[in-house]
Amino acid sequence: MAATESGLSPAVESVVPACMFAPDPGCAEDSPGAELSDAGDNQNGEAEDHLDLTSKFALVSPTGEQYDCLQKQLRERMEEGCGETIYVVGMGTDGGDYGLDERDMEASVATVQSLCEQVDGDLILLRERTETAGRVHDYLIRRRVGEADFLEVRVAVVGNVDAGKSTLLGVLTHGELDNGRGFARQKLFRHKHEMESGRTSSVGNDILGFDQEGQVVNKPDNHGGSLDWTKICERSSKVITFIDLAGHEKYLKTTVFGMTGHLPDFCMLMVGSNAGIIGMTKEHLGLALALNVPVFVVVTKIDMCPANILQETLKLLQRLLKSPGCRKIPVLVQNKDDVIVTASNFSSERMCPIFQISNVTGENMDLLKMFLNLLSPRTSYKDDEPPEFQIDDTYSVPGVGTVVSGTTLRGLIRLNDMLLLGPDPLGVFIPIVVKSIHRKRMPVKEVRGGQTASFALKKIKRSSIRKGMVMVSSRLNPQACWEFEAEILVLHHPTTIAPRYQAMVHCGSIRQTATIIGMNKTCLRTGDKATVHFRFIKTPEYLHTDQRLVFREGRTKAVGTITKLLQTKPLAKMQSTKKTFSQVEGSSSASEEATQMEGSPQMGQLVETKRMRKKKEVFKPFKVKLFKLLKIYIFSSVNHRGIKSNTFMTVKDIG
Ligand SMILES: Nc1nc2c(ncn2[C@@H]2O[C@H](COP(=O)(O)OP(=O)(O)OP(=O)(O)O)[C@@H](O)[C@H]2O)c(=O)[nH]1
Ligand SMILES: [Mg+2]
Repeated sequence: MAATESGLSPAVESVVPACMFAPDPGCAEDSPGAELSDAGDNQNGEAEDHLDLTSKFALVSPTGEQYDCLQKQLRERMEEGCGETIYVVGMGTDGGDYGLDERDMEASVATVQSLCEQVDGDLILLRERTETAGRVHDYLIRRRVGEADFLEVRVAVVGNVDAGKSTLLGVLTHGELDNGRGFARQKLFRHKHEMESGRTSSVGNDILGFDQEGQVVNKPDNHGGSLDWTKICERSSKVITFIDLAGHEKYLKTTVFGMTGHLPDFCMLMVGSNAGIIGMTKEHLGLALALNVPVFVVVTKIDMCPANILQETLKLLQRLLKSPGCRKIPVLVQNKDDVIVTASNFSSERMCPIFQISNVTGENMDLLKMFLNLLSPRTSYKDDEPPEFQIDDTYSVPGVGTVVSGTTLRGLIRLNDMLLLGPDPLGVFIPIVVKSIHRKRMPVKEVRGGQTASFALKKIKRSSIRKGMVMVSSRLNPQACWEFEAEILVLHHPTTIAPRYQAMVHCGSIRQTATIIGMNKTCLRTGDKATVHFRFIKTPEYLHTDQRLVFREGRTKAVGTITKLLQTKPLAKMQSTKKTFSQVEGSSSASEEATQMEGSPQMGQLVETKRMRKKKEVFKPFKVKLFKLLKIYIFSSVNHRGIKSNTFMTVKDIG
C-alpha cells in the first residue's frame, strides 16, 4: 500500500500513500461524546456520548434506544451522501484496538443488515481485513431505487490535448481497449471535423452505469457500437455522466463553459505520463480549484512511458498539487484498499487521488472503475424548493419541436408544469409548459435538483432561446439583471485592469462579455482582490448572489463570487437609434412591470404581445419595401436566365 512497497523511486515516495488516511486508533476521540474529526466522518459509532456509540461493540447487541440512534445516524449519513454511505464494522472511535471476533462480527453485520432494511438500502461488502483485535468489514450502503431512477454523478474530464481523455471515456463506457492510434475515442466525437482531426472541440457526453453491486452495466450495441442510454439507466443504480472537454487552447472558452455550465460534481484531470504537466494542464486544474470542484488525477499511457519519465511526471505532479496555489494532498492509488480509503475521504476536497492507467493494456482500469462507483454527488437537494432549471443547449427535433437541455438547480419539475422562461434581451420571462421530459434519453415524469434533463417545450421557437437562460417557478418572481457586483481575485493579467475593461464572464451556463464599470481600487494586477462592478454588454441575465464566476479574456483570468445584484434596466446608450430606443425603453419598463407582477405570467404575456405589436408597426414599411425589392431581384434573375421575359417589375412599380 505504501509507495515504497510498489518500488517507486525515492522522489515519488513523498506522494502520500492512501493508508495514511485510514483511521488510526491514536487519533480517535478521547472522550466518547466529543465531536467527530474529519477522518472519522464515515465511520460508525459517532456522537451520542451517553449511549457510547463510539465503541466498536455498539452494533453487537444494541438496546432499543441505541438502535434508534444508530438508525437516525445512518439516515443522516445517507442523506449527506445523497443516498449512499460507506459503513465500517469493527472500528470505533473510542481509541480501542480495531477488529471484532467472528461472533461479534456476525452479530454486528446482522444489526447493520436490519438498519439497512429500515432505510431501504442494500448492503454491499467492499472489503474485509484483519486488524489487531480481529476482523473489520467495509460496506457500501446504497439506497434502492426504482427502474426509472438512479443516482447521478457528473465528472468533468479535463487535461491537455492528447492526454487521452476521449480515449479513456471510450474505453470505460464501451468496454473495449484502445489501440494507441485513436480507436476508442471515435465513439465520443460529435462532429465530423473532430473525427478527422482526432481533437475534441465541443462538450461531449457519455455515461457509465453501475448496478447495485457496483458492476458496470454498459453494453454497446453489437452493430453500430453505440450505447443504449435508456437500457443503461434502467439497469443502473448509479450513472456517471462524463463531460468530455477539449484540451486544445483554442477551445478553452468551450472547456470553461463545460466546467461552469454543466455543474460537475468532480473533475478528472488527465495527464499523459510521457508528455507530463504541459500546455493546458495547469490552466484546467486552476479552473477546477477556482470553482471548488474536487479533483482527482489520472496519469495515462503508462504502457508506452519509460519508468524514469513516469517518475518525473509523478514528481512534478505532486509538487504542483502541494504548491501554495493548490494546497492538495496527493495520494497514489495502487490497490483496492487505497480506492476505498480515498473514496471515503475524497469529499474533504483536500485529498487528490492519483491513478496510473493504460488505455491500451487496461492496467489499473478496475481501480478507476471502483473509485467512480464510490463517488457520491456533492450536494443534496430538497423537493419543496421552487424549481430552477439552467439551459445549456437547445435543439430542434423534427416532430417534437424545440427541446432544451440543462441541469435542474433545485426543486422538482413535473410534466405539464408551467415555468417562466427567460430572460429575453429585454429581460422578460415568458410562461412555458413542459411538454415532455427526458433524463439521459429516457422519458420520465419528473426531475429534481441535481439532475440533468431535456424538456420539449410548447409554442416556442428555438431561435428565441439561448444558453444561459433559465426556466424557473413563477413563485421566484425572477428578475433579469444587467449589472452586478462581485468579489474577484485576478489570477493572471499581463498589465493592469482598469474600469471599462471587457472580458467574458462565465457563470453557470451564462457566457457573455461584461464591462467593468467600477471597482474599489484604481487598477488591478495579478494576485489582487477587489470588489468589482460589472455590466453585461448584450442582454440581461438571471443571476444569484453567491454564484461563482470566471472572468477571462485571452490569458487574463479572474475568479470570483457574485455579492450583489444591481440595476435591472437597460442603459439608454445601449440602444442604437433614438427612435428604437424610445420604443424599447417604453416596452422595457412594461416588461419590467410584467416580471414584477408576482405569479401573473399571463399578464407578462399580455405586455409581451403589446410590445411585439408596437415593434411590428415600426418595422412594417421597411418589411414591405424589402419584400418588393426581393421580388424584383428574383424576377430579374429569372429573366437573366431567359426563363420568363415579360413579367418582371421595375423600381417604379414599387410606388
Ligand atoms: N499507448 C497509449 N496510447 C494512448 C493511451 N491513451 C490514449 N492514447 C492515444 O493518445 C491519442 C490521443 O488521445 P485522445 O483521447 O484523443 O486525447 P484527448 O485528451 O481527448 O485530446 P483532445 O480531445 O484533443 O484534448 C490517441 O491516439 C490515443 O489512441 C494509452 O493509455 N496508451
Ligand atoms: Mg478528446
